[in-house]
Amino acid sequence: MSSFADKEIPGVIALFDVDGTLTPARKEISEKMKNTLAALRKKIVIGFVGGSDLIKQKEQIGEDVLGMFDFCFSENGLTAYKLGQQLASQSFIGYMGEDRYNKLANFILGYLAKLDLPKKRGTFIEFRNGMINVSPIGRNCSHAERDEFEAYDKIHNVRPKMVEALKKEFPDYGLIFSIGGQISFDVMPAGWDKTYCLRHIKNEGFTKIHFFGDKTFEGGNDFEIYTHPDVTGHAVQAPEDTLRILNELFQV
Ligand code: M1P
Repeated sequence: MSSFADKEIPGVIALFDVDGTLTPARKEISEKMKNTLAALRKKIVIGFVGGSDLIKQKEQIGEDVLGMFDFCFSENGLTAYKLGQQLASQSFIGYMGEDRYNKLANFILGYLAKLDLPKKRGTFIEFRNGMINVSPIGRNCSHAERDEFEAYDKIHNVRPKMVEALKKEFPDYGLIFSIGGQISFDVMPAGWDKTYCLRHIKNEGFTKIHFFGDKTFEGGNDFEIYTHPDVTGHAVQAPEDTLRILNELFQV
């Protein structure tokens, strides 16, 4: 018997991006969104697919996040859970190897050392299971400082320029670079974008896969899954849009 035989509408799954879709960027989920997801979960299978790591999703959605969704896909599904049980996956360092990763990290740190910014804080490379996350200002900036950096970056294109430099320096590394948030970009092997999570559900027999995301434009980190031929994509601007579309589709 399927693990999801208790759902009111069989064969349907809804996958959600986190920042800007279930929650405001890097902020906490609302009670209304939590209640809506709980009601939706009775009807269909639900999962999130976030670029961030599980620690951040726990901060934003709740410590009990693994119990709130049927599927939890952190780091695009490179860290994956089904009904709270971890699924097998791959790792960034396993793909890269220590030598190549050393060269990449040294280049990034050298580039940032020469970069003049109004403010620099700490944690410029966050090493995760399925990717690295690179932040020119540093990940442990405050909320106000992250807003300031985002505005500065819109004018000075700090991140796009750095991504171009990395592509030029490492053309043969098979990496992709994705600017998904406010202060950083993600670096991962080609194909390890959000479509990676579909590998974990391909044998579950879903006949309809919905995806909700706010960065669905080309270059955004929801683009590949939003445009995937097996997926029905929904572009949203904010969590309020997600709630509205869920109400239209599923009366929750
Ligand atoms: O989920 C989108 C992005 O969220 C964070 O981005 P930032 O800190 O730049 O706002 C990061 O966790 C990033 O990895 C992720 O893609």
